[in-house]
Amino acid sequence: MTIHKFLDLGSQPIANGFLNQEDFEKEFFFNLGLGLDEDTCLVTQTEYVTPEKMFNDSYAYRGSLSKTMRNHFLHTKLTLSPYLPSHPKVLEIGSNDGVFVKNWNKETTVAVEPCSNFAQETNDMGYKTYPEFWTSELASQIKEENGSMDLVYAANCMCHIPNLHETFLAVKKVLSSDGLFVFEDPSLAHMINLNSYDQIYDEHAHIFSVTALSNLLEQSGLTIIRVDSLSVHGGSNRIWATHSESSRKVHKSVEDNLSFEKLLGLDSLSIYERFRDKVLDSRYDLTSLLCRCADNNKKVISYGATSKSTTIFNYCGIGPDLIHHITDTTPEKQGKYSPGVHIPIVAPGGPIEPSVDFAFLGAWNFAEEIKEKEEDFTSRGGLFITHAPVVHFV
Ligand code: JHZ
Repeated sequence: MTIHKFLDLGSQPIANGFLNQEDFEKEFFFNLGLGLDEDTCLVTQTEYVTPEKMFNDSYAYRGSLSKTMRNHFLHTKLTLSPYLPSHPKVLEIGSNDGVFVKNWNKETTVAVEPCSNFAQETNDMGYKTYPEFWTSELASQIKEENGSMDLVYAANCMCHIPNLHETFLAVKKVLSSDGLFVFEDPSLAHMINLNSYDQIYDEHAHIFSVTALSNLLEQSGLTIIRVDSLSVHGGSNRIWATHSESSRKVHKSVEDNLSFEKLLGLDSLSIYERFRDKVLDSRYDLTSLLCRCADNNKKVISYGATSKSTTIFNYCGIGPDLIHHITDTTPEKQGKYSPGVHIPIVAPGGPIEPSVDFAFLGAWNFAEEIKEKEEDFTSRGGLFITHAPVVHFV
């Protein structure tokens, strides 16, 4: 790998490491940087955080808390089913709280989840869950115990794994001869177009382009046969891959995406250098806006204690002096403080309280769902603030 670093987001904590006051002193930080690998076009971090520091028995993110995501995973099942045998064997890697697996048959579905709090939950739901990281050894064990899989699925998980070659080889090992390997993660093209630099945090070891994935999967004996553009998580790609020797037809969307990315220039450094300049502008605009709010005694909160907002707040130096508190529906985050800048996180006690003037959308990817829920806030003149694609009121 020959990595050209193009972005430095400074010293950052564990993005989902919500903490208690007594743990402030021992908080872990690392340098968050992004670079382009000139061999594969992979956009990847310049320093990976040890997986166990991020994914452990106190992991806080729950995929099932938003209606958008619950519907998305049900729809994913309906999309994939026509391309699978009538009683498919399904494996999910990174099953979180079971928001995807719960749509599939318990007898023929297995899951892998290294965060043991969630592995326990899906086991209790009746889905056999291996509480481990995805490795070649685990792939062999799963194949021996359950046979080959018709579908290997992963949502927002592949981009979390530093060593992709080993990961993809392990998938190939467990995939049936005509099986599908389907995974979805935030799209690099969307991140660049939306200036959503907050997609970059410890867990996202890579931000995927179809170009890079095509190169990497081919090196592991897998071929992309279809790409779906998804609106979830600020714009994601769902990649469908299979054994390179399979006779499954390659869909037109593969070539369309590769050509689009070539046109955009995702294979050369200059687009990333322009992106870096826009990230700097975004920091200036957001901090200026929040300082003006503070100078005018406006109360600003943040909506959604997201991993993404950890990046923004730490990169921009935004703390409790500018954001009064963060509201979040996740029980595991409530009563704690946000990583690095230590803004208190509170449970929403109903709609946004009348004393609040502005709410920064930490969960901007759920803007529609949130605006629908918080109609009272906007109808009494409250405004949301977002940074993507430029800092503005919504
Ligand atoms: P959300 C996580 O990122 C981490 P985050 C992970 N690495 C990843 O890849 C993506 O997810 C997929 C709350 N909320 O999904 C719930 C409300 O409070 O943008 C969540 O804590 N009220 C696995 O953390 C957060 O916002 C609401 O009405 O950036 C949303 O987190 C809604 C809709 C959400 O992921």
